[in-house]
Amino acid sequence: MKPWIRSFIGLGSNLNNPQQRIQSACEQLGEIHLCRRGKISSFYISKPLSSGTSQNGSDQPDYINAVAEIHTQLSAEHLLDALQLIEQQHGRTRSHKRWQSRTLDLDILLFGNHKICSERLQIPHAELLNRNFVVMPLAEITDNITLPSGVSLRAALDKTNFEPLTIVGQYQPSKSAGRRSRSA
Ligand code: A4P
Ligand code: MG
Repeated sequence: MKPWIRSFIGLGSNLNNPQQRIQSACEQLGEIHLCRRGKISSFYISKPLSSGTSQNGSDQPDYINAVAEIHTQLSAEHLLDALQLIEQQHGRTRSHKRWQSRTLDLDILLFGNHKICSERLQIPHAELLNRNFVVMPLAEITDNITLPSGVSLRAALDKTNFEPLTIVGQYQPSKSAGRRSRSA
């Protein structure tokens, strides 16, 4: 039997009812074949971070971000396929420009202790430690994980001067999700 890998998914949305979208995407993560949903962080609001081409993204709506823990028997590539399908279901469109506003962005932040650098995937996520909207929700749902580099998340967090973010909501498990996990 394939081992279960503990993975963390970063969720972000700043279009078309972001909070509701993050809620429903969390629901969908638990429905991916060969995946079990673990802890879900609070929902955090943050100003858009951009590449600098749009005045630090100030012309874009605020983001809602969260991090979800999942356990999966999928390969990282197959997990990415499943995440991109969920993004499409949320009407995600991609333009040639990076960091455009988006209905839903799902990034694989960590995949067990794996380091992956392929055409499709970079894991750990390249910007993992540089973003308060990733590190804070990740730290909220983990004790003191060690990253594949050997650095502990806490130590990395202590070294940075992140501005605290405001929590605006929590994941609300649906009744059907409860029934599914009880019968699993
Ligand atoms: N890809 C490589 N590694 C990964 C990974 N670990 N997880 C590839 C997921 N995908 C990965 O992604 C482009 C390609 O990256 C994928 O096809 C996959 O093969 P994309 O989602 O189409 O494009 P993107 O999201 O626009 O680019 P990117 O570089 O992923 O953007 P980011 O880094 O996700 O930044 N501000 C706030 N406050 N909150 C946010 O969530 N997000 C962004 C987007 C900008 N500003 C933000 C936020
Ligand atoms: Mg992305």
